[in-house]
Amino acid sequence: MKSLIKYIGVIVIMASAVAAEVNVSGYIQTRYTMYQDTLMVNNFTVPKIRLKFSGKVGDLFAFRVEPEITTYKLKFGYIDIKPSPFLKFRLGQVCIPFGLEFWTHPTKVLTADLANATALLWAGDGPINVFDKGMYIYGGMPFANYYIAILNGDANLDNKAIVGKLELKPIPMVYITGNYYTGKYGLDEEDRNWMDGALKLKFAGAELWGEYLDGKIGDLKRGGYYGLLAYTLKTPMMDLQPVVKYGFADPDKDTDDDETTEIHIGANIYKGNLKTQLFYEIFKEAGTEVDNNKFVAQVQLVF
Ligand SMILES: [Ca+2]
Repeated sequence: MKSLIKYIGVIVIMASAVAAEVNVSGYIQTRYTMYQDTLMVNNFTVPKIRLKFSGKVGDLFAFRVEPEITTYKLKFGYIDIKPSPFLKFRLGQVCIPFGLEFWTHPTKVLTADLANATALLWAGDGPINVFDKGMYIYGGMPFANYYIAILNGDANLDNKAIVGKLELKPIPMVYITGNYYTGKYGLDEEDRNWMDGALKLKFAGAELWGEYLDGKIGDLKRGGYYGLLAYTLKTPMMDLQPVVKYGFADPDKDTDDDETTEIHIGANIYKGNLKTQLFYEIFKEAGTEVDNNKFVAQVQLVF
């Protein structure tokens, strides 16, 4: 509660300082999960309530403050300094510039849940900090962007995490990104290195996403991939977007039978600022099968 008051205080100060320039927006994500496993309890949850305060201060400076209200944690809190489109600086708390599905804002993700391959970045033993403090240099042209970030990584170590991201948009319907993360964590300064390559194609209402991730946490090698296909049907009432996503994740390449495959099948329904996601998620374990399939109904309102 204290931290919420602190964040609101910061926001109010920023807002009053540049009142005419602050944009307030946000979104609420609420969902109902039905588990196939009868021992699990089907539940309503509210995964995200975000408020976003952003704006410009003259032509050179911009800012964004975005607290997550459900956890009272700050997600984004940064200052942008933009001397030129080719050379910009971002200072503060940022999302690490990495990957495709991970880098996509939650309101633009096409399935109710991210792929297990993407979740390898932070799930389980949490190899990296998703939101981190530091700075990045970035910029670009209409067909390419670059990001070079220096972040705390493990804030208890002198060593800083270094992240590089390159985005290519040779033609409007093609997006390609290559990513690299390196940092050290823990008392024994264990290396955490990740690479990622992804592709997104858009053509006449159809979208194809593909992403491959590969990482090392000390001697532990892990990786995975997913592919997604979506098609948007425009109707007078709403936009209906059927989606299918197939994924594979291996949390330890030197261990057998710990891999999972998954299929997310369902649809997004768009009506104004409301996005409704209805998905059935099927998980298959290479070893002992777990009864973990589920149905997710998720509603997001952007305001
Ligand atoms: Ca394995």
